[in-house]
Amino acid sequence: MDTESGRIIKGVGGFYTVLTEGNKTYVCKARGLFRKNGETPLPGDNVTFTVDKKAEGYIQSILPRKNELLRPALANVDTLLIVVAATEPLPDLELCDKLLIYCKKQGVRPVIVINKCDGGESGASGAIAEQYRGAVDDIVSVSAETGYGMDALRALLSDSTTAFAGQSAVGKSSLINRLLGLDLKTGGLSAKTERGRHTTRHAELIRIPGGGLIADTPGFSLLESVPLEPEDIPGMYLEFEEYMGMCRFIGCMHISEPDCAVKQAVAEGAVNKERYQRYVKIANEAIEMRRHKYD
Ligand SMILES: Nc1nc2c(ncn2[C@@H]2O[C@H](COP(=O)(O)OP(=O)(O)O)[C@@H](O)[C@H]2O)c(=O)[nH]1
Ligand SMILES: [Mg+2]
Ligand SMILES: [Zn+2]
Repeated sequence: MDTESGRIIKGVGGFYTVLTEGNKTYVCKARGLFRKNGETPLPGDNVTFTVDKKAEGYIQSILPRKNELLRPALANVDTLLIVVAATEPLPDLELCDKLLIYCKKQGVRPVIVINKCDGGESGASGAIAEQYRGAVDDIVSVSAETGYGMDALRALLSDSTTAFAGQSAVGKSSLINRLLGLDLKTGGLSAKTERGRHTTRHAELIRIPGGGLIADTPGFSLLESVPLEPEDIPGMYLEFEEYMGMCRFIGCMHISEPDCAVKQAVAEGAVNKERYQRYVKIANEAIEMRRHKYD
């Protein structure tokens, strides 16, 4: 009995579909051992498994996870697509900021996807991109409707395990359909996905033609309230990095301290003002939360 290795792409009712490097799939059961350890295999897990004479597969071990996202549960996510719309709905940029913090915490590469750019880049998409200049390495403008920018997005995902986040109605399901080459009009998968979400709670990973895996469940629209220590927040803003150590006070929160290099950068326009203002709100919320914890 050979031991093989692969990736769980789906788990339903104790049966796990494992995809191997050679693009074969096996349906495996988990050994009782996992339950004893309180370990549950998740989609995205790298596992070893054996196949017996009756062609039944058994997961033998779960390799250490790089990260684990919740709701839907998904392991080893490389990229989170934070989707906003250039038109409607009005972008919730505070949600974007919080998702960026979440990515940093989880070791996930964030990509900001500005969808509904049916006619290419626009003033609206440019204004959103401007707020994240220096904050995110990858920002792409796309249209799930016309296909604009989809090749650039595909190129970013070809080696990646990718999940989606963002407000309702920004076009997550439409983008998934487009990436998978499904008919947008029928919305076949999205209808199925919405139904599945309530029954399984687990994402399924699907291969993108041309490379990469995406979670077919547009989840993560609501963040887990990841407890954040206020002091950790400034370090989660990529555009603050070059000012580290330049403030008068060590541990400067860049809020009300004098001689603050970040506030100076905001005043000079080197750091985006709107994004900074939302930072102050998010940081103050975390400070407030901690205060209540010890009340
Ligand atoms: N004009 C335009 N509409 C889009 C685009 N992508 C999605 N939509 C529409 O936006 C609405 C919400 O899309 P959906 O994929 O369900 O959003 P989700 O809630 O984020 O999954 C639907 O009516 C889509 O047809 C796009 O690129 N351009
Ligand atoms: Mg949807
Ligand atoms: Zn400062």
